Amino acid sequence: MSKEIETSGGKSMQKFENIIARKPCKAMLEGISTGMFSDAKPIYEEAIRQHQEYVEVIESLGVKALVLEPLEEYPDSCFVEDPAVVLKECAIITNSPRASRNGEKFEIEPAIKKFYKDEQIFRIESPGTMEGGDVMLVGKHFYVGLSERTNKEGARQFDEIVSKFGYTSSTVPVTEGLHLKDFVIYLENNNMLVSAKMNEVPEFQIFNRFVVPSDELYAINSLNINGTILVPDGYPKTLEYVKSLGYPVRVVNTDEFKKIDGSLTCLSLRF
Ligand code: CIR
Repeated sequence: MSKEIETSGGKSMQKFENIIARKPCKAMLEGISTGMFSDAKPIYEEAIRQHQEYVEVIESLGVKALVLEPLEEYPDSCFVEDPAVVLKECAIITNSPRASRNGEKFEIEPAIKKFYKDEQIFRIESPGTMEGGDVMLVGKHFYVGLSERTNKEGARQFDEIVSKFGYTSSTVPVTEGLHLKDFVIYLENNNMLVSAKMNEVPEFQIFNRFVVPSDELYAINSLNINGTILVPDGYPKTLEYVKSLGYPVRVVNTDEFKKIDGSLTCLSLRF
């Protein structure tokens, strides 16, 4: 289970002890893609290699990994961040509006149950929809993206659940593509990576923001694992900026997942 720790800025930072990940399936070639990052099809063998490296890098940072077997029925099932949101106090099973992804919520539940008691597990119910890629935690506050995958009713139910545990939430419209965390990511210590559009969001003005250049948009979705930032391979400007903030960094190649809109945070549940 994760513990709350204090950062120098006084905001609490999550310390992760576990991740859940799922190996990609061969059907990932048919994964949903907006084409926002690439028009190419993933190469399966390369994706398996990259996934293994992703897990190894996180394990090398002192985190235990539960790696689930591939699920051929669900092409996008390696993106385990979407069917659940996990906190130290509870887990929330989400409800994707996409038919090819909705069933993933039943498949993630047994893994969630290894770590959470029944009374700690909550669900977003129809007509509420949500995917975890739209949920970003800053201290004890959640920013929830309203997108094609997460609607107002999903955000309302989510707020009702997390408020039981002392968290607050507010919504942010996602107008550029798939999920909130494709366009804004909280690195902890008051630092954010943002798109030019997210840079204008009034609620984000209190943060130290780096506007990621449009040719490096994919690198916004970097991932803080206990103080080390994983940055996707191939984005030198973002990498230099993250280094200049003083974080240790690890570069991870996620090119095959990028072809179907997947990035670093999507590939794990962290707690
Ligand atoms: C989808 O469109 O659902 C997948 N191809 C990509 C999901 C990426 N997930 C995430 O950003 N949390």
